Amino acid sequence: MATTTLFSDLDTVRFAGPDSDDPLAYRYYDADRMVLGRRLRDHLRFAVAYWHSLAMNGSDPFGAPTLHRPWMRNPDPMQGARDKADAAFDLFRVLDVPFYTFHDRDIAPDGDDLNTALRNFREMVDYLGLKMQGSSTKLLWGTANLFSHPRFMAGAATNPDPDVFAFSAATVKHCMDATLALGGDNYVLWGGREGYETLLNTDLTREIDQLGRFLSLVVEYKHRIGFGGQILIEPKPKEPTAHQYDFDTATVYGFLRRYGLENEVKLNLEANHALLAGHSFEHEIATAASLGILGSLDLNRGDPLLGWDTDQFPNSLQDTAMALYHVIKAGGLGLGGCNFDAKIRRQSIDPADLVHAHVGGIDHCARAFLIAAHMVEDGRLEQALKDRYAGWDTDAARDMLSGGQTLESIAARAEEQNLSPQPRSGGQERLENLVGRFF
Ligand code: XUL
Ligand code: CO
Repeated sequence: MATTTLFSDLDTVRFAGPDSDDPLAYRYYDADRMVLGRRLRDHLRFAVAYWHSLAMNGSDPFGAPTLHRPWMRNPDPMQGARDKADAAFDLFRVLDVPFYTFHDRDIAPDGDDLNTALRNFREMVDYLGLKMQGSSTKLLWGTANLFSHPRFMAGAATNPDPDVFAFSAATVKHCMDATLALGGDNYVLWGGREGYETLLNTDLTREIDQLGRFLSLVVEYKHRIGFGGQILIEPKPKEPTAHQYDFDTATVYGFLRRYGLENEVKLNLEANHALLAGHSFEHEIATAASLGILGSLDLNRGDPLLGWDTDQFPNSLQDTAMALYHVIKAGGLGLGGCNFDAKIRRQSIDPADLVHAHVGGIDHCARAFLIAAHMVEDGRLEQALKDRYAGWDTDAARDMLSGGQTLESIAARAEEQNLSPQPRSGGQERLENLVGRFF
């Protein structure tokens, strides 16, 4: 018998076309539409984040919960977790979303000790397995919450207490087992409290080595259990700590190289984390793609006027289209996807608000993707880039990069030809105008 949940009254959202006035219809997300040789659903692989959608209650540092989430008030926390899972899968039905993501703590209550926490978790993983049998929504990735409980206040892998390192290792092992058992395509590690507030109490060298070792253990375990998915690190420059070790794409790449993991681990890039690092999302995506470590995306937006992680649903068409343009140029997301790491505002208290938020986010990204695909098919932006570097298409120029020349031989040729290179326009406004025509 179908369980009644907060979302039971809502019908499954369908594609109705751009002219539709129905606020709960997809206007651009026509999941089976073929674009660039694949279905839209396979390009985008949208996911709902369990934490923001099911485990968040609207409280903030200044005020009490505002969102009515009946499962949070159940005196039996395990029954509450099952009710939450019922609501989650009902929400997935309403949105017709292909994937979801979770932390261990989103789906199951914590415990005072490790074994209680693991028992709760395993029981709920079994329950999710049952729910997934009756649903078409799959697991994009699993992860461990190694930051909420006070035991993690000084970090998980980077904690000064080796017992916290061991507790975290055990937790991640079980989260990886669960991800494998539920058929997840990726396993994500966001550095939570892996960072520091002050060097007065922090041995930076030791902590980064601990983090490197932890990640190596994770990668070894992945191979031992035959997990065919991707291991992903999610960079973030600050919040909760002032200095997060996984600052941005370039920092994480240096870290991976140092511990010999650059071919084992990719990145889960988040739009607002990029902004907090002083980058654009497209910069982070293009950098990861160029380093061969683009894995998956957490979609959201920040508020440029605020310096923290507001995790709002994305709505800037140009930002999202340019980000997805670089995803397409990189060959797509493969096993990754587009996870809405986004939450409704504290005043959005109707259950339908959660649906409006996702419908808007999904449709926004689908529309942005169609624009990005059009830019790729059109080819003029790519051609402009090619033209700009066309000077490198000669043997003499290529030779300088391929090792056939030394600094002296390059100098000799430059002097012999008495080079006097003339500046050429970068044409930025012309290119920006061209981009504008696709919107
Ligand atoms: C925190 C954040 C996390 C990760 C998963 O800013 O983005 O929710 O996505 O731990
Ligand atoms: Co995230």
